[in-house]
Amino acid sequence: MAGASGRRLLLATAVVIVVFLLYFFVSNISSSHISVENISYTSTSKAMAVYATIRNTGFSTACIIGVEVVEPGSLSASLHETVEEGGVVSMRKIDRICLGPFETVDLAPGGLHIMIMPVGGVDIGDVIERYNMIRLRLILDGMEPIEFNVYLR
Ligand SMILES: [Cu+2]
Repeated sequence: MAGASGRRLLLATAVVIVVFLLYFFVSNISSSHISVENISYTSTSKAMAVYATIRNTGFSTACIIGVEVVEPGSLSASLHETVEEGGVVSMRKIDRICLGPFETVDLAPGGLHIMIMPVGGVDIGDVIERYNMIRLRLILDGMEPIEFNVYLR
């Protein structure tokens, strides 16, 4: 009798563990395990560069495949990298930023950044005066997008 109930308890425990592990892995795959911290920016009247520390807090690779301005609508955003060729520093658009499990990527001056450009000729300085923040959305490959705010000063 004791042996049978012991086996049943062991089986129940095993089932609970398997269900927990399945839940853990499925939720880790589908939910967004990207965090954005240390957000800052620099700007001119024509453009703004947003910097941040982006962390992959999950067990699988996460790729940022785009960025959008949620508001205000007078701005647009894209992923940029800074490149130096023959002593000339320039910027170009990139398609994606991928982070391996638990990897951190710094968007920083001289490197990767989010480029904010005005739509329809608005002055970025005017936007900074008028709004408290810019809300951005990161488009992630196979995961829910995540949104964060760039607070303006
Ligand atoms: Cu740029």
